[in-house]
Amino acid sequence: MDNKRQIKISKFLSYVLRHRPESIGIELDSAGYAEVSQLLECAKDNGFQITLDELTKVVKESDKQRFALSDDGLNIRASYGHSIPLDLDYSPGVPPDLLYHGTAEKNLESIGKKGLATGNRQYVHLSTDPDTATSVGQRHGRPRVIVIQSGQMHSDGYRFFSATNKIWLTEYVPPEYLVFPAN
Ligand code: HQG
Repeated sequence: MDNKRQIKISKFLSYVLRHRPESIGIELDSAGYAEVSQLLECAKDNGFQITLDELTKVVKESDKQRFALSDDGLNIRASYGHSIPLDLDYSPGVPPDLLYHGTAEKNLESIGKKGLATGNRQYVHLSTDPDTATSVGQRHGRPRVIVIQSGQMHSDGYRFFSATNKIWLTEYVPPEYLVFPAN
């Protein structure tokens, strides 16, 4: 499978498992899992044939660990990024002292006033390192990285969830915990 095909499958899975399972006629369980066999069958019925080998490879090689298979390999879900309301059974965890959020320069003023909000997704997504945050921000415009005082937030009672080894989720970050880049 070439890189282009791998990206195409990853984007398809992200769309279906994060946002629109009904677009191919599947349902997710309450923790966000779809049955792999049903997913592949419905994808095929909707004009996008993917083999089990391809799916397995995309899950394994996803640079950001975008997907997770259940232990028995029968079910798959997106690890983060959902816009549909689900009970993802993430366990609250203790975040590193600092986390990073990449955004576009044009958003900084509003974030400074209102804090970091979820937008269309269920959670605010935070990165463990500034480089990852920069690439997240790049998707939106000229990238800028905001530092989040996550250790302090956690001591103050805010909940954090580890979605992958590089991505933490939280419900909202008030402006007082944000450190903005110098110009
Ligand atoms: C911004 C991708 C103005 C926020 C990424 C961001 C990530 C505000 C945008 C994951 C704001 C939402 C999620 C406020 C937040 N005023 N703008 N008060 N609060 N924003 O795409 O974090 O590659 O929903 O800064 O890598 O960019 O698809 O979230 O710019 O891990 O696997 O509102 O999705 O992963 O944008 O990205 P998004 P995100 P994948």
